Amino acid sequence: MVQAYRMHIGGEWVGGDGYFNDLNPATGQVMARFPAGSAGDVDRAVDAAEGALKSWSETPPPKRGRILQRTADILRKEKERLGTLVATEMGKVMPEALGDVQEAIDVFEYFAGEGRRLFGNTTTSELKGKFAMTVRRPVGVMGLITPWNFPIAIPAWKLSAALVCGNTAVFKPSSDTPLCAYELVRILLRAGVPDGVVNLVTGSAADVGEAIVRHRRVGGISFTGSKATGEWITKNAGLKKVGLELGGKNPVIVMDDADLGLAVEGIIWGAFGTTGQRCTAASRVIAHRAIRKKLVAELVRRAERLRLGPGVAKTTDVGPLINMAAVEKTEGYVDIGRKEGAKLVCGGKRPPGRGFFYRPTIFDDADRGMRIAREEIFGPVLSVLECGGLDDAIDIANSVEYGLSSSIYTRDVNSALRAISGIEAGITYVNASTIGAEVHLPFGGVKATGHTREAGITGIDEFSHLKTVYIDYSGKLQKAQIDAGE
Ligand code: UN1
Repeated sequence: MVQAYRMHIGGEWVGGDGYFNDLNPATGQVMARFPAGSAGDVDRAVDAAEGALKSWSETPPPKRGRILQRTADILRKEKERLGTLVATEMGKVMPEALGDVQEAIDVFEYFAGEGRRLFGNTTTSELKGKFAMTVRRPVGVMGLITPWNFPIAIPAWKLSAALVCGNTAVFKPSSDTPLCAYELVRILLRAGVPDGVVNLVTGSAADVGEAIVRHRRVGGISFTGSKATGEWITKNAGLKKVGLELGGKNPVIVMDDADLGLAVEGIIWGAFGTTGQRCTAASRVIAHRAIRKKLVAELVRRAERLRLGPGVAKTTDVGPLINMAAVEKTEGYVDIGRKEGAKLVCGGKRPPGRGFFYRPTIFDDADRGMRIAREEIFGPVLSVLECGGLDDAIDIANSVEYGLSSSIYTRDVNSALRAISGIEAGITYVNASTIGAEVHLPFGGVKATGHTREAGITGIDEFSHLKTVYIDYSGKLQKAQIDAGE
């Protein structure tokens, strides 16, 4: 019997009118059933979150921080169990699944400390006897809509920052990984998050996601996912505060003076780690003409050796894709790449057997005009493009609509600095791959990736607003600009 789980609304565990299946992507088998929530469930969750807002936002931030610290402590104790769940439900390999949980531990610890900061500024006034400062206030009820590729870490980025700032939340996880979300919410409750502060509503984007985005009493939305959904949210969220993180087409530039061994390792890790299912995945290599052939030969040699299998198996290098639709999307792009005239040099097929697997795939001779070199595939497909020099490489890097992560391999400090200033992206790595952002630095992009910066000190900007405060202790009416003007 497959267990049916519940949503968490206003401190109660509640079922749904219907249920959907949660699949193990390595086998295609049903591992759990979750309520297909409705607009009515969202309404009840918003009521609960609104009801809990006053008391939670008035709870001293260091006390909120202590609850986040306890959350981190429980996550740490349960890291192995949760890692196994991530590897099973989402499919990434065990070391990465443990990394997913570790990223959650890190961010809860980081924002626990923020409970004793949440700094505003004090500044001068143009008038005598007047004091000026800013303080942080919560946004209110936040709608958190999260993807499946970091099923613990990304919800943790959002929940930790939202909660320390004093917001309450309606949390809709991806329907591909509701069990990870359920476990995370249970841990938050055990750590002492009061009833109504975090409400878990599972279900489809059409029913639950849309109701959250349109809800009049939701103050802000924080979304990580596709560009199409991000655009839809922008059009339909009204005047809410909206945070978006929408994917990438992240380039790795490899110059002729690079340490090629290091570049190969980084590209393989960046392109095929998490089966290419990261917003930060390395999906384009822009290789200097002098080293391209050698680099591609080595990439192919390494990619062909990668062993596919379930995330939980020790021998697996590359886990499954998340679902059948992802396999079909990847297949579709491989067909497009072939038709566009890129040269398939590795992979390009599904292995036999069950589960949602696809072989690591490399296209050589790709061109910046091709769809495989411009569109986010979110699968194990890497396109190699040739450049004649650094300016050309930066030009190619910037020729896509996205701008999340980027990387350059070079031994020349001038080239590195020119890339840092020239590449249009939220993140640039030097002599390291495009993945592996740390939680205490801002994470986000430019252009079609969205402009939000999550995690790090800027993470709280998404979940708070600054109130400006003037205190006039002069005892008389003072007029800014007028009494102070010269
Ligand atoms: C994502 O793919 O949406 O930098 C997040 C990284 C991870 C986070 C990725 N720390 O690859």
